[in-house]
Amino acid sequence: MKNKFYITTPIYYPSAEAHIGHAYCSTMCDILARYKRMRGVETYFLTGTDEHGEKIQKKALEKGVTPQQYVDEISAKFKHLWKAMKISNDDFIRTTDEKHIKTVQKVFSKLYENGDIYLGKYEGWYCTPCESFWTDTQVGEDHLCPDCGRPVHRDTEECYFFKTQKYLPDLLKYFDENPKFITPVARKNEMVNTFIKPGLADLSISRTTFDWGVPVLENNKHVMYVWLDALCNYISALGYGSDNDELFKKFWGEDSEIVHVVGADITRFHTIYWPMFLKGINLRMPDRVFVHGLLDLNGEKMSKSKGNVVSPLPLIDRYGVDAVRWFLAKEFSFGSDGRFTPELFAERVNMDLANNFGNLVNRTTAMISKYFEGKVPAYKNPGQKEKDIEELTRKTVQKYELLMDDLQLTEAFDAVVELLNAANKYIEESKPWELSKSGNIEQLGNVMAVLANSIITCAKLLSPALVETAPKVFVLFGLSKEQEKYEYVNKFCVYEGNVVTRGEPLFPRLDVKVETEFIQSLTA
Ligand code: ME8
Repeated sequence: MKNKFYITTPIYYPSAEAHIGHAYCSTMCDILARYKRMRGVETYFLTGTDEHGEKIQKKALEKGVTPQQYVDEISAKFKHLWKAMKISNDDFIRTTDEKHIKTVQKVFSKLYENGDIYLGKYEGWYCTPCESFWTDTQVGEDHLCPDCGRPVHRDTEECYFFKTQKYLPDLLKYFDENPKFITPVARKNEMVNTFIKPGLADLSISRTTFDWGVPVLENNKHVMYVWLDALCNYISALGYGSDNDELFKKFWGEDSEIVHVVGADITRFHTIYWPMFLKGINLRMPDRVFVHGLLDLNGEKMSKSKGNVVSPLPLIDRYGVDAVRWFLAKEFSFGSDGRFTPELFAERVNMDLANNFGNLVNRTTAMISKYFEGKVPAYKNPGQKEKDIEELTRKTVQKYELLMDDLQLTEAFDAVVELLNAANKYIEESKPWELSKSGNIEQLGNVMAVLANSIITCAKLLSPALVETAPKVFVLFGLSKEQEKYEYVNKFCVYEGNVVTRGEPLFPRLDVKVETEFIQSLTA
C-alpha cells in the first residue's frame, strides 16, 4: 500500500441541482477516503464543480443572471449537499477559480509548445448538452447523441485540435502494463473497441462560438473546450504550475496512489484523453480510474427535465445520513449500474441496519446490562463456537481490507454483513438466557465478550459509511480513545470492564408501505 492517497470525484456541472446520482459518486469516494485515513494513509480528497461552457452560459441567460452569478448559486448548493451528506472532501475546486484558470492556460501552452496542438476546422455533429462533437457513425441515421440520446446538429467551427495519435502507443502500453488502470475491466474493453480500434480522431480543445471559458492565451478568439479545462482540475487543485505546489508534489508524486472515480458516462475523457494530456506535460499517470455505474430512479434514467430525480436532502432529514449512505454503498455493487426505488431503500435500511446491525447492538447491550450489570465480562476458556466467531472476525477484517484496498467497497461491506449475520445466529445458538438460568456464568461471559468484540469490530469496519452510527456504538460500549483506534480490530476480546449502556434503537424499523409513499412523493 502506498503511503499517500489522492482520490477525486468528477467535478459536476452546475447546470442542474445535485441529485442522488451525484451524491452516489461523492459518497463512494468519501467512504474510500475515510477508510484510507482510518488506516493511517495520508489522504487528499477532492471534489468540485465544472463551471464553464456553452450550456452554463445559456442557462444563465435564460435566468437573466451572469454566468458567474449562476454558477456561484448552484455551486453553493453542491457544497451544502456535501455537508449534509458528511462528505469529508479536503478541497472543493471550481473551474472559475483563478488558480485553476492559470493552470489550464499553462497546460495548453505547454502542449502548444510541444507541437501537440494545431489550428484546424471542425465539422461534425454537435450535442449541446454534452458539449461534444460526434462523427456520422456515432450519431447513426437518427442523428442522436450516443451519450445522452438527444438530437445533435451539424456544426462547423475553427478550433484547436490535440493530436491523439502521437500518444496512442504510450496509452495502449500503459493499459497493457497496468491491468487495473481501468476497472471494472469491461470498461477498458469498451474504450478500446468503441473508440480506439475504429480510429481515434484528434480532439477539439477550443471553441469560438461562446466566451464563457478559459481564454486561450495564444489566440484571443478562442476559449478552452470544456474537457481540457475540466480535467485539469485534478492538478490545478493541488497547485500544479504555481508557486504553491507542495500538495501537488505530495499527492501527484510516485509514492501517492492516485484514483479518479467517474461515472460510466465520462470514462472516455478520463481514460483516453486525460492520460494523453498528462503525458504531453510530462506528468505521471493516475494509478486507477474506477468507473462506477449509473443509478436510475424507478427504472428510468434520472433527468431533471423529465421530473425524474430525487434529492438526498429530504431522505437525510427523515432517515438520517447513514441510512442514505448505506443504501448507496450496499444496494448494488460499486462498478455496476443500480436502481433507486422507494421500496428498495426502505427494505435495505430495515434488512441491514434495523434488523441486523441495530438489532445485534440492541440485544447485546441489553444482555450485558441485565446479566453483568453493564460491564463487558471476561473472556476465559472460550468454547469452539466462540473461537469460530473470533476466527470469522479475524478473517472478515482481512477480507475487508483487501477488498477496500481494491476499491471493491460493496463487497467489503458484504463481508461485514456476513459477520453480523453470523453473530446474530450465534446468539440463537448459544442461548445466553439458558446459560443464565443454569448459572453457567463463565460461558455466558464468553458469549457476551465475543459479541461485544465482534460488534465493535464491525462498527469500525462500517465507520467509513456509517459516520454517525459507528461513534454511537463506540459510546454504547464505553470505548476509550485508545480503544477507538483502528488497530484494535486485530486485538481480541480486550474490552473487559468497559461500561456498556443501553441506548435507543440505532435504526427504527421502517414501515415499508408508509415510507414508500413518502419517498414517492419526493420524486419531482
Ligand atoms: O460530466 N447515477 O459532470 P456531470 C450515478 N462536468 N452517478 C451519476 C448520475 C447517476 N444517475 N448522474 C450523475 C460531468 N452522476 C463533467 C465531469 S470531470 C473532469 C468533468 C455522477 O454533472 C457520475 O459520477 O454530468 C457522473 O460521471 C458525474 O456525476 C457526471 O456529472
